[in-house]
Amino acid sequence: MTDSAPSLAAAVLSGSRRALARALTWVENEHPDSAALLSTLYPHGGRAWVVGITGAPGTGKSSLVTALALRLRQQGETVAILAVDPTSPFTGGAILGDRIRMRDLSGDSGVFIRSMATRGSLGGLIRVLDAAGFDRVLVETVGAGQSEVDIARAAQTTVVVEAPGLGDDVQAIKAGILEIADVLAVNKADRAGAENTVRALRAMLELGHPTQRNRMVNHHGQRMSAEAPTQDDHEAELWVPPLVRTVATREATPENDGIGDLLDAIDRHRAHLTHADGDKLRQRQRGRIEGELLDRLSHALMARLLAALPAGTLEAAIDDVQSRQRSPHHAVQSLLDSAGKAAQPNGV
Ligand SMILES: Nc1nc2c(ncn2[C@@H]2O[C@H](COP(=O)(O)OP(=O)(O)O)[C@@H](O)[C@H]2O)c(=O)[nH]1
Ligand SMILES: [Mg+2]
Repeated sequence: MTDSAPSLAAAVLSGSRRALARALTWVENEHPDSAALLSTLYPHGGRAWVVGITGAPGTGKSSLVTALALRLRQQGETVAILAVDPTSPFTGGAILGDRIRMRDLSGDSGVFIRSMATRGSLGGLIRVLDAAGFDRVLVETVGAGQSEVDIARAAQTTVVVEAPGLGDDVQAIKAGILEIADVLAVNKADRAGAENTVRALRAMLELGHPTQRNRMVNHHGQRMSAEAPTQDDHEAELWVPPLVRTVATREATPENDGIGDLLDAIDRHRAHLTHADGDKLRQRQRGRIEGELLDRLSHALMARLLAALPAGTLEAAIDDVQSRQRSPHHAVQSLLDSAGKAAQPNGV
């Protein structure tokens, strides 16, 4: 079946899951019309709360995403899951392995699951799911350098997952994660060693989160714990990532598995960002949009400039720099001049 971007977009907006799957494939494969599709869908987005779940392999991200999705469904929210993990147990719409909790999700029309092997088109895929009208989009990414930064950019709330038993606890926790974490989950809290992980994280929070120290001084002159943010947390200027213990598998009962606490922490963060006075969400979004537009602009300008350069000009410039007839600075100036002249042969 062939589709045009407008008809595919219309089908996605009308709630067709097949159209949604196809639209995601278009974006993932960089179909020639995917930019048109994304542009048509864009005005319909902006309502989903996008939660990124990141952390080292084996910490229990997929299990946590499943547990969160089940809890959200009980609350009546629709959920899209996007797993960027080559070893993900979510494949296509099906779930691999004998993970009972994940099977609970299949067959529920209020849940849509998609996995992909690479993070290339993450932003576009999230925008499609957002436009399709899900209340929540849960995005699982393996915490490894760039993908952490990508997810922190694409998500409104980023949950960093740690777990005991993955080597030396302090070593396994990278300082950088604290910069992207809006919420910290210590998963596998049923395991021995979980308290060591909690302690190590808390120590890092106190060292690496100067905002917390400011806040400890400023907040009603009381010492505040990162673990127990108060009701008036969203009144405060700064957000201190709460630390939540979770059990994502059925090692605990729904009363003590911490999944409700994790959702609470996510929702408190959401309230913090959307709180009318602070207008933090708008600020955050503006910063991200600015970054995206500047990125796209620099790519587009570079492509236009290279296309405008007469054949051989770049190679000649390289030769000149190599033979020291021109400095790199002068070579760039003359490349810009040649591109400008080529683009406007009759110009000034
Ligand atoms: N005991 C225990 N095992 C868990 C928990 N969460 C996940 N696991 C197990 O840890 C392994 C890795 O989980 P998975 O969700 O695939 O981790 P991911 O690689 O981070 O997505 C699986 O065998 C899970 O059953 C937990 O809270 N407690
Ligand atoms: Mg996983």
